[in-house]
Amino acid sequence: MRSLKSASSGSRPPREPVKVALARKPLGIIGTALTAQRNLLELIPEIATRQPIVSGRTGVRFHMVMDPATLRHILKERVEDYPKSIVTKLILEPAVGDSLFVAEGAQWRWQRRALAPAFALRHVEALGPIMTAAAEASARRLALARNTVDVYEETVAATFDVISDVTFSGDRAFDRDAVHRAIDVYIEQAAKVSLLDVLGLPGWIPRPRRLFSRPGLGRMKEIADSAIDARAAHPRTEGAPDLLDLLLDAADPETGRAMTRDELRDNLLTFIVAGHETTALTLAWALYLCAFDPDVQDRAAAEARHVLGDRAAVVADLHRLPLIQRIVNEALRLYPPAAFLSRTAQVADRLCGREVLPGDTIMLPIYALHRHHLLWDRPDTFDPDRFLTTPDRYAFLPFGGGPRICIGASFALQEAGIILATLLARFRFSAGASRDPQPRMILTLRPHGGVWLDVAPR
Ligand code: MNH
Repeated sequence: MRSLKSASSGSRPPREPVKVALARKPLGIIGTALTAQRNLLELIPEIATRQPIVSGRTGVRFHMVMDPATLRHILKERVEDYPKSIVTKLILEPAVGDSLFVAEGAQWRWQRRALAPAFALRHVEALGPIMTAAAEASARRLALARNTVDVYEETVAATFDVISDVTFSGDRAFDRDAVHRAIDVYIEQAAKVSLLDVLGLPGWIPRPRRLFSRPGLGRMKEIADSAIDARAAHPRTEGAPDLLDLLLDAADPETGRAMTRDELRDNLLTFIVAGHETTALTLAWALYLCAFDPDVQDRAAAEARHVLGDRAAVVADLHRLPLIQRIVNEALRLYPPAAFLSRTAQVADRLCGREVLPGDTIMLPIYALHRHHLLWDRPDTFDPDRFLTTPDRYAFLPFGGGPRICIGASFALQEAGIILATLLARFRFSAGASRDPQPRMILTLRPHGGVWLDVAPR
């Protein structure tokens, strides 16, 4: 029997979807600084896709770890010894310093306990109709579109609809556009500033403006505060609880402690920021990949049309859409939105035989892990069927791992599946004459230049 792979690729070498040109020689301090501001991924040396660990020094000692067993050690077994890096804190503290995402130790633990029920499967499933409605709205917009569309802009609109509906249930107090703009400006500026510090580059390298848009940040906090106040004053009495209801109800099951106003607001903003762009990126890259490989797209469209007919996807459809789910996973593998995580070592340790000292920066280049030649077969090719077998748990980390794994993972996967199935059932996406989007990472791995695709009804 011929394997699926040889049947589909024949004798010609398979074309690869767009990828980052990884560094082939040391960049030096200035080179590192310039590269970091353009594209964090270009700092990853090419050998990081072939070796378990790469160490060096850019001012601080760093180790890039791509070995699954060692990643398990850092993220799970010794999580207390490897808190989130100083950089992460520099970037996020001014915006959401009192949130689950930033907290460590006891402050993190009780928040995680308090918020876990809000992301329990039954609550996430109850939010399904909001995701279906957003998928419908997205399909309506695309049906009106003429010519070429930036599908990244479209998927951001769709996932922002979802996150604002599940956090505010349509409350008037919430100015979507203002929040959206503030987040964009903040990410752009904060991330650029702090990357230089992440890398421990010397202070004489000029930093871009250190004022990260305080007015924008203040406005964002005000909007969130007033939404919380409005809901606390007028609790909703109908329908399934949304994320804001669940947040207001959150309490530590062990101590009964509830959240302060600052903690509530910072977590609400975290959900909005962490929860929509990442999923929009997953969808945009998935659509790019489908346009890249029309055979896969046709199979996925057939699957979706068979299950859905004329309607939009709902939660209960997802288990009958396995190829759609594999495409989402393959998009998360090739273009992980959180393509680069980092930690700061607290104690002396040994990682893959290397000596680690307290204060060393531990980089977790998920992008390189997901394209590692020792872990994946033809790592740079698009092949959703590779997920017919489950990869090593710590070789595939789009949501991180261990106790600090993304709390919104099932929310995101459910949302991505519903929207992708709905769109692929109704439209054919093709690259036409458009140029490939360029994968560029600042805080998240974005398609620089947009994902321009021709969209035609099926
Ligand atoms: Mn999310 C943590 C990726 C969707 C809220 N998220 C993480 C981490 C990764 C991640 C990676 C771990 C970071 C680290 O260890 O340094 N998140 C994603 C991706 C998607 C995503 C790729 C979509 C695809 N995340 C969401 C959604 C929400 C959310 C949706 C909420 C609505 N994420 C979080 C929060 C954390 C987190 C909160 C912090 C959890 C913790 O530290 O306990």
